[in-house]
Amino acid sequence: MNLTREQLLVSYRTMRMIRSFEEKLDELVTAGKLGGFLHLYAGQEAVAAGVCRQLDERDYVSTTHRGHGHCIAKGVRVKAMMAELFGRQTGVCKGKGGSMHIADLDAGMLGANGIVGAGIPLATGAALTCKTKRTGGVAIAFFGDGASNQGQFHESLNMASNWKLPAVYVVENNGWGEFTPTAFVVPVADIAVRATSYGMRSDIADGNDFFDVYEKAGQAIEAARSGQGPTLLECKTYRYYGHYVGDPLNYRSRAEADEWKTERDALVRFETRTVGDGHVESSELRRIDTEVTDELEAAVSEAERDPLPDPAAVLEDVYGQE
Ligand SMILES: Cc1ncc(C[n+]2csc(CCOP(=O)(O)OP(=O)(O)O)c2C)c(N)n1
Repeated sequence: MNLTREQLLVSYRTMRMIRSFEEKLDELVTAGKLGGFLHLYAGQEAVAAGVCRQLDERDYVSTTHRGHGHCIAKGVRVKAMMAELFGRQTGVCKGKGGSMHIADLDAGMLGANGIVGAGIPLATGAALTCKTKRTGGVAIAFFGDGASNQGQFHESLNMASNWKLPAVYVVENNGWGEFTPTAFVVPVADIAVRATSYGMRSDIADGNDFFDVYEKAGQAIEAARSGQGPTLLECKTYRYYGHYVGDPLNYRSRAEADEWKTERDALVRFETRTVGDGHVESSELRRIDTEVTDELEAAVSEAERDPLPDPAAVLEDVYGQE
């Protein structure tokens, strides 16, 4: 393992923050304290954390309708994300974006996206910028198995491979697209094989194993940075909640979910390995759990008190105006 104790603790913190952030949102919506349409990322934490641990400030990320985890892992401020979800002026997009449009260009976060597949060409464009300007940066597109059936996926991979762009396409295969099993709509067992059509690298990671994702993302990012072109990295994982908050989840079996939530859980596996190997102490992880809980409580109470956007500012920061 080439991660220091400090890096391991930061990685655990990222995953714990993502899990607790999503659980807090579920609690707030259920209690009627938060409105809007939310898609939660819990269960898939190792993908966002494992990939983003390999990135730095030169790099870009684009995400999906299920994007809170990628935003947190790329360094978007949690307090500003919470304020955004509450529609407050202090939000990361001044309260005008909400869950599916969180973007923070200073953090290299190109945006969540309500249009399935639409983040893929954005990351491809960012990769073209990195190559043209020789910044040394790479761009990551996170998207789901459903998005890999969209035309934008195929067009982007073709262009990126042909131009050897520094991009990594991370498909999070969580077995479901809305309420439909992936196997019902995707005729290949591994989405990674689609890379062959575009003459590009591919790899498959256990998306619930932080270390496997970290290692394979590292290889893909290194290939991209060194001019070898893009990689399609498939991470096999599972989402804990339904498609959206409020989804009755009556279309998948309890046993299926229980199996992923116990021995395959990303946080449990991280703890078993790092504590078992003597790299970190479980007391350090419990301290992080408490800090994360406190940070989220503070973020919620501040967001609840923060001002709503001024109606006079409705046309600020928009591109199209009369
Ligand atoms: C272009 C487009 N088509 C359909 C939808 C409706 N829709 C929203 S999420 C979703 C499923 C996406 O599945 P996947 O890419 O596997 O991501 P996951 O939700 O599993 O994270 C669909 C069909 C949409 N938002 N945009």
